[in-house]
Amino acid sequence: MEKLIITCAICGAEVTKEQNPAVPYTIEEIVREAKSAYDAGASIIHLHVRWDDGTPTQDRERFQVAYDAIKKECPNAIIQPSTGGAAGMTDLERLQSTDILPSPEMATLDCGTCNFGGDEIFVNSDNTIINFANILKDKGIKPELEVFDKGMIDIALKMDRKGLLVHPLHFDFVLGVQMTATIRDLVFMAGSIPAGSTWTATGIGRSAWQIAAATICMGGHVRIGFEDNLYIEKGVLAKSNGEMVEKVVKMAKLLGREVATPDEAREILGMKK
Ligand code: KMH
Ligand code: ZN
Repeated sequence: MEKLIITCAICGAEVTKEQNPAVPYTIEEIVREAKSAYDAGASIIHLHVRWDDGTPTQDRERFQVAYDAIKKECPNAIIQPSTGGAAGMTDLERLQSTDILPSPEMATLDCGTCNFGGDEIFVNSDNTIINFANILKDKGIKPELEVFDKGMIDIALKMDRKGLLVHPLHFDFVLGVQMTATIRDLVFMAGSIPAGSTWTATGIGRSAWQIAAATICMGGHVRIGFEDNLYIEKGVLAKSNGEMVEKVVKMAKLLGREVATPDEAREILGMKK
């Protein structure tokens, strides 16, 4: 089986220090968490940034500072800025993360509109997706296709038919936000993408570890981190993102799967360095 790529979503836009004091807000905290994940075996750092008080932002300068500081500590990491930001942000606000220099190797491309609970709706119209896909393509940034349900795979494939995506396609199945996060869901999602595509999966909250285990066995790649889950086991808060990555590395070892280095990840994903 192909080596396992571990992505760490260290921060997110929604989780808070009240939920887990190790959630990073400041640049120093973000670098600390990125380094803990990288040292433990993550090749990809999925990056959101926050102001020091925890408010999520897509501010270009804040991304640049975080990106440069992470690169200093984790020189070979694949840094994947979010273009999703937080629900309610405008497209222009969200796109600032693609303006950092040099252009990041990868960024997210959210492939549909999604209910985030309560009154929160994360809006991605077809025109938004087309615009974002065009910008990523022009800048040579590989999109990670964020899909929160099967319909979003179909929207991504519609974008592909318009010639907006470069192959191989890479999907991230985010299970447990809009669709449920069962093994049946995971098998259905993995079976719904074109042959030759790569995929990562993440389970939100308590589903995280079961989705990670099933993904390792199925030949997919794993995303873990505070953005998606704050607990290392039932009732026990994770001390760091690195602790979570270490657990995935241990699981992979137990299940007979080697972990990819960042350069091996680039090769698996069809990315040039
Ligand atoms: N925070 C969510 C509203 C992404 O990073 O591209 C969007 C999100 C997806 O996290
Ligand atoms: Zn995100």
